[in-house]
Amino acid sequence: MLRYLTAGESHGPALVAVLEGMPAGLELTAGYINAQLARRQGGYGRGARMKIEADAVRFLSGVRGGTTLGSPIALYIENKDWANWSQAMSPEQVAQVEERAVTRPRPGHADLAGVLKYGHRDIRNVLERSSARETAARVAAGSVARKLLDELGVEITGHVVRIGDIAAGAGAESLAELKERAAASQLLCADEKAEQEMIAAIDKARAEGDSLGGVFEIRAAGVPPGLGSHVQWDRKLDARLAAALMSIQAVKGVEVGLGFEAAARKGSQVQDEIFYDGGRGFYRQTNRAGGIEGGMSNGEEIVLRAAMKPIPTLYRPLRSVDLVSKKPFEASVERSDVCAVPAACVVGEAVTAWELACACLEKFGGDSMDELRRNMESYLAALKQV
Ligand code: EPS
Repeated sequence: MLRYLTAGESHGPALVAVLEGMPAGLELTAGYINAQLARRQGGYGRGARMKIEADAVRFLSGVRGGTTLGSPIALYIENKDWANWSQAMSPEQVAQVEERAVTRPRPGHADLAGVLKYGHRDIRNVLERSSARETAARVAAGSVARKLLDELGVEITGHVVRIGDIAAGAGAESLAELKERAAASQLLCADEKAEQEMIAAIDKARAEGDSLGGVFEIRAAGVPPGLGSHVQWDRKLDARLAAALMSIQAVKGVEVGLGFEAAARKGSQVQDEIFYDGGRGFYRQTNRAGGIEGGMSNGEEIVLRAAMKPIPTLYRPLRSVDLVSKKPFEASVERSDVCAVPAACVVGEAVTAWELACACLEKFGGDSMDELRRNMESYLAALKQV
């Protein structure tokens, strides 16, 4: 079983992730993970914090001589901003911590529900962990899964398809072109014309003290058929991928394939008819299902979309009530991003990679990469005999 946990506060000393169940023999370098961490830090619309951080991973365990050992992998990412917060976030200094107490809950954040649930009087005890800073640890963990999938021939690509009310057009003919165009874009958007309009919209929102959300799409190519299962609710691949995407801060909706649009179409316009060719085996001419039928991958590209709400920390005040005085106040200005949809897209790729790596290990098993590869090849060879 593959599993991971993250720990760390946004302005604490560091973020950590502990990964267990990665097979031995996976070639892995910090450079590979750092390239993904850098992608997450980028994107037009990010705020001042990203100028402070330069995320880089350190292996504390589980990797030796550029290869995984099969033992737990502990990943460490330093928070450079800790230098400015060591008093306010100190594990020991009570007075310094109390001096910086936050008592004004921000609408749309975990602030109010979190203090009520955990019995805190200082909202900082909630917001430090609910912050999307945590996603750096998830991208680090997901990058290890991505490396495993690389070795199995599964490729994951993410791109931004909407910022606010501006939607991207098709933008690319093939997955390779999509990847190239997204990589060249400040917004991970494959449609250059839409990108320019999105940048203008972000500038406008920034000038107005507002923020913008959007939609990103994740595609996974080369996924073998039969990952996940129809037999039990918690083994359904679409349910697990949706939960992973939904767990990203500010994500409010997830679609698989046609998603919500399927509800408006007739059945004949939703299903993907099945064809057979001696060379190719079974194949489809359409992929409205987004590569998943009955909770299992069907061999087509997996296509997922996630909608992110606008960041709730605004430069324009929203009404709320002080926890102590119970008096209304207008929220004070806080440092924040205007738009973090491209960052969320990179996180989306990471959590998708993680779930697919879990599903591959469940299907094929293996304590070493050689064993995993052998098992997968034998399954794929058997499918050719069907
Ligand atoms: C975040 C608020 C901002 C963002 C942060 C997420 O941080 P700060 O409160 O330090 O200004 O920059 O994102 C990251 C630090 C990151 O690495 O993505 C929030 O409240 O969620």
